[in-house]
Amino acid sequence: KQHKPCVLWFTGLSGSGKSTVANAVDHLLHKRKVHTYVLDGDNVRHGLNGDLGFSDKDRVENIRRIGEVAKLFVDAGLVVSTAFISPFKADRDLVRNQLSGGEFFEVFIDTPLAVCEQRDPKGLYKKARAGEIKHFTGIDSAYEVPSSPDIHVETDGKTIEECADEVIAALEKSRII
Ligand code: GGZ
Repeated sequence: KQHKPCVLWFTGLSGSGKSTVANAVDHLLHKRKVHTYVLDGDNVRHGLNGDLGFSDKDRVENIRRIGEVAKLFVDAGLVVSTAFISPFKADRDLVRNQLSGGEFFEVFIDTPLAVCEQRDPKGLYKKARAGEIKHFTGIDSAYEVPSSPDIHVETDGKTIEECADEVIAALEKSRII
């Protein structure tokens, strides 16, 4: 079955579930024989963007490079999911504008800060509250909430599978798959 190459640009707070949902979506797409790839902190921030930190300037450059790489994957015919906080609206819009119409889906993984902070899987919020990590998104660095995301997933009270299914349903509706 044919699919249209595109970028699923996951955005949300640290601990919101971006990577988890992106990987679950990727798994479902793979089962449908869609050619996919996932870009996330694990394979990008340690390598290509290993020189970047978390100042506003570095986050802008982080997103710019990821946008360029995502575009290459779309050129190669894949459905590429990116899972980065991408806190600034202007940077997300820049990536959108680099792609053709219908190739970019902003997927807002909408998890309340209180829930992310409660989960705190890596103890980073605790450190940020204690002032041990500076410029932490949601604490002392901004997260600009998407005003009109293409796909809006409210995760609180839902399973990973339910969240992934919502993304898949939206892609079917847009005739990507
Ligand atoms: C936010 C930080 C910070 C600061 C380290 N602020 O939960 P995680 O660990 O795995 O996800 C966070 C990740 C954010 O990197 P991104 O490339 O997605 O950010 S951005 O799009 O804003 O460039 C967190 C960890 O890195 N981390 N310090 N100060 N998150």
